[in-house]
Amino acid sequence: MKAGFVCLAGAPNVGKSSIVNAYLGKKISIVSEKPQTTRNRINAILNLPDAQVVFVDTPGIHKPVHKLGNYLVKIAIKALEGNDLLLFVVSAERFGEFDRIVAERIKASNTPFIGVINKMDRASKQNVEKAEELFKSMDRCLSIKHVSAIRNEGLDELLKNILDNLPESPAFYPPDMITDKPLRFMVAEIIREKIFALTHQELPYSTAVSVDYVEESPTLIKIWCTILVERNSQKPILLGKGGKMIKKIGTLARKDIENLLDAHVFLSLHVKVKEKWTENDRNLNELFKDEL
Ligand SMILES: Nc1nc2c(ncn2[C@@H]2O[C@H](COP(=O)(O)OP(=O)(O)OP(=O)(O)O)[C@@H](O)[C@H]2O)c(=O)[nH]1
Ligand SMILES: [Mg+2]
Repeated sequence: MKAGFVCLAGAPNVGKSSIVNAYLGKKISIVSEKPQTTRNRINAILNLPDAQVVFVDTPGIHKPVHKLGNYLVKIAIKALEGNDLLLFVVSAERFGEFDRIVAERIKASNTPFIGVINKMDRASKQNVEKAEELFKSMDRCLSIKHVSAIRNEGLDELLKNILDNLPESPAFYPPDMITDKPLRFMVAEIIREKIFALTHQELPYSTAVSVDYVEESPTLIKIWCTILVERNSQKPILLGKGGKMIKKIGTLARKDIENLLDAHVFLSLHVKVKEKWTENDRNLNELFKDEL
């Protein structure tokens, strides 16, 4: 039996979470068109007949300009420790400064890595060449793989390569477990994904979601959540005209949560203003206490 921790590192928006979801065959980690979607270290556990691959999804590494961004980069860098293997993920569509910042972090981790060039369906030859050049210039680059998470291309070959480089080991988690995150986290993330999909500019970056209370009966699961925003002016935008926006977020999230739980769900969303929570160390330390 082979088993090990495989951490995906990369700039924001390169498709790390999409790759993890493609392997698991379901949405463990939320995805959006916007950068800085993932905020936590999320273990997604792929159980195979003779192997257990623990994919460690991380926030994108970038040059933070806000305090929340600082925390995200800290979480991502901490997650680079203690893995058997790294996947250095870049996008064939865009390559640049942030990828070079990631490279420095990967070098410092002293862990072997596979260079993964994602979004090959939208590749520019120049970007692919630049990425290959960077990977080849680094020590401990085991191989370079070209994939498209969206089209599910190249992922089988990449997985074979991952398994080749994992140690013999017993499994780390029970074979029916797919993530280390509790249900409440998954529910809050689904809601956050809808906010990322439906709202614009700074609003998604100003929100956090918490699950306050869950009540289960044989026929219905009732879930009460709070969405934090950081300014009074953001509340009416999130609610929308006549409550239209929050209703849409709630409806889409409830459908996904029902799929996840395989049960009927009642979902209540409450919007609360917490002044400048993204700039407040106490709030951020509390939010990320399990990750830092
Ligand atoms: N065209 C194309 N788009 C992709 C591919 N993989 C992911 N995407 C898209 O790229 C965007 C970002 O994907 P994510 O998986 O959220 O990226 P991430 O690296 O996890 O981003 P952060 O969590 O913000 O660091 C989404 O809109 C995805 O649908 C791919 O292979 N091809
Ligand atoms: Mg992500």
